[in-house]
Amino acid sequence: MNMNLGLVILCLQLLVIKIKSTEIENKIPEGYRKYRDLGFYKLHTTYATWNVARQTCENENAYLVIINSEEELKVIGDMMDAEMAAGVHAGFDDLVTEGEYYTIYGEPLSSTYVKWASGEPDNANGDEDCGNIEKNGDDLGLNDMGCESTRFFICELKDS
Ligand SMILES: [Ca+2]
Ligand SMILES: [Ca+2]
Ligand SMILES: [Ca+2]
Repeated sequence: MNMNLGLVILCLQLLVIKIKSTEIENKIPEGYRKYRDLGFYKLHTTYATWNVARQTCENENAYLVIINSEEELKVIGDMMDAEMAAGVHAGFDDLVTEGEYYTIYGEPLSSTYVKWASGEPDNANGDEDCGNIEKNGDDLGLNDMGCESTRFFICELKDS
């Protein structure tokens, strides 16, 4: 009798643990993966303009990726390699004033980690105002890109 009661209690405890771990899993939107201790990312393998990419990330309670460190840039480069993506949209732009780059949170880009791809930014054809990450072999870095160009994109999950 006592043993049976003990078994019932153990089963209930396991059930509570199961429910709790499911709750934690459910907070991560579908398709996001943890990379090292940097955070959760999702590479969308659909072609979208910069604005559509930005909105898609927001709809997932995330944001278009912002590079904050050399290590993060490296991880993003590896993700791009895995999908053979030469360029992905990123969360910065110079839409307000030509040549003055801000993150989508309104912080000057220079307040975070900045490594441009070689020859960038070049504002090609006078019409490149949206953020991109470019990878061409070992040349990995930020690029300014036309906002209407369609690319894959990476969303980064908010910390909270
Ligand atoms: Ca980041
Ligand atoms: Ca520009
Ligand atoms: Ca460019």
